[in-house]
Amino acid sequence: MVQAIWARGKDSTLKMKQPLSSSISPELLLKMYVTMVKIRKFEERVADLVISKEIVTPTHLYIGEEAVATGVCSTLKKQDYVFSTHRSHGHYLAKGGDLKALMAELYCKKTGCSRGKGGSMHVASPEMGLPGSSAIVGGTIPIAVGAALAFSMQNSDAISAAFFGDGAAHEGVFYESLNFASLKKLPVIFVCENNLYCTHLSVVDTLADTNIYKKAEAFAMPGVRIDGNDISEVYETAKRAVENARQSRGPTLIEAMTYRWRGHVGPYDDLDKGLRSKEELDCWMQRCPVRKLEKHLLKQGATSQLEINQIHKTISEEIEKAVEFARESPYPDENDLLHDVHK
Ligand SMILES: Cc1ncc(C[n+]2csc(CCOP(=O)(O)OP(=O)(O)O)c2C)c(N)n1
Ligand SMILES: [Mg+2]
Repeated sequence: MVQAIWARGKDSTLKMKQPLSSSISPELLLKMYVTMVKIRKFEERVADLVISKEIVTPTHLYIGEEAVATGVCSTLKKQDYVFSTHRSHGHYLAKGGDLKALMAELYCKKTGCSRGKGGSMHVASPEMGLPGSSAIVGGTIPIAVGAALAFSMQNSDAISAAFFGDGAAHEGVFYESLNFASLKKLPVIFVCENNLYCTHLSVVDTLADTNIYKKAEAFAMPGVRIDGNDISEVYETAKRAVENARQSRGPTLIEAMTYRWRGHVGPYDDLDKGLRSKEELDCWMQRCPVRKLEKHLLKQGATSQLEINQIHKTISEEIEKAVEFARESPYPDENDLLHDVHK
């Protein structure tokens, strides 16, 4: 099975076992490391808070996929738009969203980034270029294309990026969006986070052709498959795609191969459900994107173990402050419940 080939790292199009090789400056790599650790530690803390039932909004954790959001968003400017999905925390933090406001949103508090009315699946940070996210699979892809159309009509040099999962490749709107964006050479990039599963279904059981990046060919645009756990590959590929979009050379489809360590929704790995094997999970955990970058930085002498420890400590403290902030914040006023929502 293709899935088994990916899982064992034998697919020649994926060089997952290779060390990270990069022409990216050590400063930028370290900055991206901090973002990835922030996403990882945030998600781990959220998982604990879901287990203790302090957070009750359904949470789709991004643990294991951090390099995709971080690498792509690191190539974007603040004014560029990012559109996210039900698995949105990583995109929000990588685009520069406020940690406290995100945690408060998960507690459904008034101080949350969507005023406590969106929960985990509807985060937004318009001021940082994340106008919204949606749990409708594939739903934000045409919205990203619409934003790109607006940018191009306004002669703005901003671009938009649509993040979506492999599940969106089952949706007609994905293909319509690729066609229109390519036809009009719109400034948009399509980032498919292929984590091999759509809820409990493997890509092998849902896609007639599991090479999602090849769908681009039908719409006369470039499509590329990359190792989504290799931050330098994600960054360098996204940088080229963003430059093309900004120079009105049209969109690119990036298929980033990655893997979620936890179940589709919730804090557990869900191995007991029998849908994926421990062997497969272990294999992907060995390709941890955070650890891979950390090893590279240490080897290159770009950081020290002392600095790494300090980064982890500082981020943990920041997250605890966000938890306190969320706990102490009020719920939205009862009279306000019908504001900020579609009626
Ligand atoms: C249009 C639509 N169909 C079905 C669902 C139910 N659903 C929610 S998440 C999900 C899986 C999406 O998988 P994928 O796009 O691969 O993203 P991942 O969860 O793997 O990150 C599905 C089918 C939905 N929310 N919207
Ligand atoms: Mg998926």
